[in-house]
Amino acid sequence: MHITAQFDSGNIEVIAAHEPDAIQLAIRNDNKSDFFQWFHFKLYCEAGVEHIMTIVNAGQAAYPDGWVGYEAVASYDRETWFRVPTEYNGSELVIRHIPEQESVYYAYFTPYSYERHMDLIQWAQQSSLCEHIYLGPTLDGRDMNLLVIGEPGDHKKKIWVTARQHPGETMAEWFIEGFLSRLLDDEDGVARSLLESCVFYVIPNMNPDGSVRGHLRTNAAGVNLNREWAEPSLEKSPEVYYVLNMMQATGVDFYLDVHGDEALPYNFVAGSEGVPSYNDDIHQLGEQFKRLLMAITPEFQVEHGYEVDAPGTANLTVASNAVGERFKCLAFTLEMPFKDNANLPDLDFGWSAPRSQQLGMDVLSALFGIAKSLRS
Ligand code: GEM
Ligand code: ZN
Repeated sequence: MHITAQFDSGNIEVIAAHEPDAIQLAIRNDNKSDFFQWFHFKLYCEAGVEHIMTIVNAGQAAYPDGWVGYEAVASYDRETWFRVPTEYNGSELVIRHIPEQESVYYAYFTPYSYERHMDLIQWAQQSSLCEHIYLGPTLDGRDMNLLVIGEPGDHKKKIWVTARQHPGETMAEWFIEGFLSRLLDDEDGVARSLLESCVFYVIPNMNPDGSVRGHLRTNAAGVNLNREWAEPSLEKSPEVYYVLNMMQATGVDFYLDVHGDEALPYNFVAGSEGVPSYNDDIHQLGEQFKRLLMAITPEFQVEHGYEVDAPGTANLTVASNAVGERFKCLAFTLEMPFKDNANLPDLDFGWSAPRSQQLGMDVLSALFGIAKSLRS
């Protein structure tokens, strides 16, 4: 038996792996950080034998409530990822699985590899609708990639979408893959109509270094990028620094920051109700967007989500708040679940990459419904 995590986004420490029914593991912290929760490893095993894998430090993870009602994902071919029996006893996460093949991958959610990210960027660049812009290097020297979709113009509405500030929230980049597949489809009426009045600025991965390093929440320096939007710096948070500078150059009329949530088994958005400039026009537009998205898909709901900030109390280091305030625009954080959509559960796969992709496509339809009301 052998266990490894020596690959893109790999994260596990092996404590003991002598007997299949007594495997002891621990998740590694993000670099220079106390955060951890993302795991991704490969087991070489005896098919047909039950393997019991205990993550002994699960109780100290960033969001322990995320383990309640959670099941790990597994894959033989790294394409199809299914859920496996998993229990949380208050301190340890225990994965029980009888592999059908001689090796199997396990992860917190379906991984989105850096190779796939680079393929997505070059695929998008093939479209005559898309301009690919290099914003600058990350702390580990990877590329920050911006995709501009549509012809910029003073009369155009500027729609900004960022994803995966928190690298372990891989559903965010699966969402972007679906969003782009529709936006760049020159036979899709919604996409074609949107591109007549809007230009899209899309960052598929805000945190390439944390993604490859197998982090949950931070960049190479252990910095939570979603607390850097008030004063980003090249030394700590170049990822945010580049993007905010580009936003300043283009302007922003609508902003969506795409994340995953460890604990709540729902898809939801969090607005910028607590920023000083929040007003009734922004509120009404936001309510219309949510109503439209609920009418388009049962995967979205408004009953469950984060507490709404009281007026003037928003944390202005958070992206959706900082951008909503600076550009006086409608701004949302969109959250997808690591577990499942409790309103429409799938016992075999839970929330998944395909459902994240579909939600990305559906959000484009909701955007179409409010595009004419966005200021230009
Ligand atoms: C959040 S996203 C922050 C937005 N919160 C509210 N209430 N507007 C974070 O960054 O902590 C969750 C996440 O990381 O996905
Ligand atoms: Zn997040």
